[in-house]
Amino acid sequence: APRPIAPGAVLLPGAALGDVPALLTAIRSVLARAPWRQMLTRGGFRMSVAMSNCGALGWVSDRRGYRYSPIDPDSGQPWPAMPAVLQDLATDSAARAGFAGFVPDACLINRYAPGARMALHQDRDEADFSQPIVSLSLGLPAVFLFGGLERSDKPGRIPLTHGDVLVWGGPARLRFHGVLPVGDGHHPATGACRLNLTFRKAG
Ligand code: MD5
Ligand code: FE
Repeated sequence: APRPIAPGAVLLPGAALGDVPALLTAIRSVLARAPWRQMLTRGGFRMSVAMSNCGALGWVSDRRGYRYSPIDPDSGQPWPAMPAVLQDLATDSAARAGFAGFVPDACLINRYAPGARMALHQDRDEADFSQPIVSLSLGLPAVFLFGGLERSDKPGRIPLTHGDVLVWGGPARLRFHGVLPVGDGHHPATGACRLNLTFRKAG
């Protein structure tokens, strides 16, 4: 059952569990054409999270900053199309959380090996903040940091496990958030990593 965790933020525990084999097949097909890469931050640091994208737009970072691009800078080609099983999961999850008609044009795929983390940040590179972000977690568990609208707001901690879907919209859309370093472990679906897919209407 949908579980509100804050105004605009809805956790759908295990919502993706029935689709895991098809989701993993779709993710592998994307990675065959847009392999994992660890991007540089604007400050020149290599991110601990490895990333890829599918859909019309992909999130990229380099010394020039953060932005969405229709072209994979590593291949010079468009990002792979978003597989239907991924888009449908995002659209259906958003609708269950109260955001009917969500059609993502970007899916960022994050891979957290043990020790990888994501520092507290806001997602502000998208054109329309009235559109939600749908987040799918697969594999190893992680502790999600859920802050406020100011960087200094003390974040709460939300455990996220395999198959969970979170929808961030409305007043939650611009909250600061991050992920604590992922612990060692092995998961039957993903091996020694956590995968997180974020679906956005970026353009
Ligand atoms: C992750 N990814 O677990 C998270 C899940 C990212 C990122 O943060 O930018 O790739 S998405 C969590 C999210 C998105 C938008 C708003 C909020 C959280 N929020 O209000 O807390 O790899
Ligand atoms: Fe984020």
